Amino acid sequence: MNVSVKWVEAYIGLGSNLDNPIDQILSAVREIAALEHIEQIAVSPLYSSRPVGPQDQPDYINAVMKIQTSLSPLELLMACQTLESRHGRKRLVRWGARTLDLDILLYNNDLIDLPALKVPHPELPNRSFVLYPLADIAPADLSIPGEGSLADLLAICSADSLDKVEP
Ligand code: A4P
Ligand code: MG
Repeated sequence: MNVSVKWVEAYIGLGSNLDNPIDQILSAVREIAALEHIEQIAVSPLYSSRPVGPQDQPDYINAVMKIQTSLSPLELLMACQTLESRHGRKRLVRWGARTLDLDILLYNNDLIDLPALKVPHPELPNRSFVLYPLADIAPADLSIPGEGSLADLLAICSADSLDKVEP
């Protein structure tokens, strides 16, 4: 029997501010693209950004990746957390320094509100280091479930402290 699997589009936010952040992001992109049930569609430029949250930590490198996946949202979260652990990620302080942070920003057009997974990512509307790279690779008319259009969110989000960096 031919079982058809549903492939959906999703966006993953990548962040790092420890142990050579540019390399952490570039290798994470390659590792995500190599996972089974995931196809890379696009990767944004890399950006450097001032830390949001505790200020006694280095600046971040951030990027956003667009994928197609046949993984369920929770399977995708587990795959992301496995990669974070492989990058030596330690969960010590909320919003504290990290070698690799992978956030599921958007999954299909879904609104997900589980204890372990909230999609769209709750901080997405407030974060320039997510909105600007997202806009680099998303359709111009992208809408964020429950939040409105990406263009409207961008219009009220300053790009201060955000700089494109060459890998
Ligand atoms: N979780 C819920 N929803 C999601 C989602 N959509 N994607 C849960 C990924 N995880 C999600 O995350 C805590 C729990 O969130 C996970 O176990 C998962 O079940 P975590 O990665 O262990 O901890 P965290 O990252 O410290 O907390 P949180 O609230 O996810 O922080 P954020 O929002 O990831 O922010 N400043 C700059 N400039 N650039 C950054 O990238 N990142 C952060 C972290 C803070 N400041 C930053 C940056
Ligand atoms: Mg996180």
